[in-house]
Amino acid sequence: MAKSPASIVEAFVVNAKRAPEKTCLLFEGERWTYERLHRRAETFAAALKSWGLEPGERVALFLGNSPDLLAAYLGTHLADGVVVPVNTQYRRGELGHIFDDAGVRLCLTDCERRPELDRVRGDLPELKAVVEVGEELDDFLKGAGNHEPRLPDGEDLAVIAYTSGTTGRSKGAMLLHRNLAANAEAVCDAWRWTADDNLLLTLPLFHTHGLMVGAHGTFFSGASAELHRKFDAAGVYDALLEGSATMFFGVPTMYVRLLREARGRDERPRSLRLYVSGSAALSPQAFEEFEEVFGERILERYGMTETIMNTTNPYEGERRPGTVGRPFPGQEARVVDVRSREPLPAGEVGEIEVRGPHVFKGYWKRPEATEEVFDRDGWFRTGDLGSVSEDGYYTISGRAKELIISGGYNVYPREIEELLEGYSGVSEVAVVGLPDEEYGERVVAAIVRDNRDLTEAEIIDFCRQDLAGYKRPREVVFVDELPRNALGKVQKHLVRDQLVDSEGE
Ligand code: MLC
Ligand code: AMP
Repeated sequence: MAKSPASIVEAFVVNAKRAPEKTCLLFEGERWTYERLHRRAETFAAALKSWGLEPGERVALFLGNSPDLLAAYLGTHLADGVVVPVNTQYRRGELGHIFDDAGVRLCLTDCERRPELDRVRGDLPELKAVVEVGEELDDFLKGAGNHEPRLPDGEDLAVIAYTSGTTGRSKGAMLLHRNLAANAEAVCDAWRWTADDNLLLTLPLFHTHGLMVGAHGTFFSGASAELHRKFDAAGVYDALLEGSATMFFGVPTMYVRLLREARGRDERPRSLRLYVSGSAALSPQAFEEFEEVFGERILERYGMTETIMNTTNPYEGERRPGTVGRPFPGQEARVVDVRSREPLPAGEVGEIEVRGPHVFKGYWKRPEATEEVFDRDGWFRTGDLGSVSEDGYYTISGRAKELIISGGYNVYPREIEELLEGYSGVSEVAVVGLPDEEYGERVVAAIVRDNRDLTEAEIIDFCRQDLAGYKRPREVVFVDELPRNALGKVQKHLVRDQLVDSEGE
């Protein structure tokens, strides 16, 4: 058997040499063959080297979905650089923290994002260049000298992916090339992903789901992807009707929107080989409704930034709604008691832990935080609560970490609370997630104010300055006091219950 590739870029290069004329990406009607993307990636690598990027230095990708994003991703790896993917919704505060923490030297961006980056550029002395796709990128590429691209070693750092921590500031998860390659291999194996596949890829390419499942799987298997700038239910429905996709991956909100779209349409898409859902819980109702309307049983899987994909419902066997299936091939999972850390028998709820070649190296520059998430013998504590059935299917039933997931995006309440606590007129604040039909959960802030003139609109507007749109509270509720326990700690579950009750009234 051939040796497994040590990195995603190695798998990509092998596939590009094997089938240069094959379509790798279809983007806004334009075809990108493997050869074309390979050439663009090599030129980007050579330009980075000529510019002065040293091995291990960080390149941020802060731009919308496009072939250039992926060429720069692969090119950074061919130049021994480390990629920092950045959420395109991030505002000044979030950008400043990530660029500073990662010590980003060069950033590829686009005209829509650049003004936001310009707001913090002056505070980032290590950021030596910002290159905008279009003319600026073309000029940058003209500077490419002779550079012999080098395939990275599996042990080298590939990506620093920022994921919010419970303390509010996000931490950089360090993923090695071998983590990414091992996980892509496991995913392709489990989902029977081959060069014959064509993925309809509308997820953002700055997160695990779009980049490390969608793009990596495509490159790894030598398949094709129809890449969209962003998800839009009508556009996706049309592509499913007319295109040649064999697979679609989405967060539950996308499936809820596709179901809504289907209500206004007479025609139904032809059958796809595979629909996958993840990043947040897919409700059994959505699963069942999708099967009724689209005639397909969605395959639900579970992952996270630090570990990429952890568990999956089977491709061939029973896809059990409400569960996230079993560990991917070559990986392990277990449920432990949150205090004793001892494994629990089937059916009992505890913290889910995972172990295997997909588990990240640790948090960038944060040894204590890294130590906290590793249990004995290399088990990674996911912070997710759940149980495992007698026949090995995992169910996620809650979280040990305080986290809201809205439309597949993570929101850490502490980050918003810290921001609002600093706003004049706010005395106390608790941010919670309330159930939401479309987004799964929505962000709501309960505020005790010491200025009666403070309004909901003012608070929301204030958040707009510094927070990505999806983190902004959808509602602000003013309360007289926050429920606290004997130690004075705010009891979030009681805040949530009160808000849910008052909604029902
Ligand atoms: C956008 N908005 C959201 C939102 N997304 N609000 C709450 N929750 C969200 N998820 C807000 C915007 O700020 C804006 O508000 C308004 O909605 C319209 O913006 P938009 O850009 O038009 O939004 P839309 O296209 O409708 O986005 C919805 C969506 C998107 C579902 C397509 O959220 C999305 O792409 N989600 C995928 C997230 C993802 O990839 N997660 C994977 C993480 S990896 P305003 O007020 O500014 O107008 C991971 C590991 C794993 O978790 O297991 O995969
Ligand atoms: P992130 O830190 O953005 O990678 O988010 C990872 C978190 O998303 C996990 O720890 C889970 O809490 C959640 N998650 C991912 N997939 C699922 C799923 N299928 N069901 C429920 N939660 C999920």
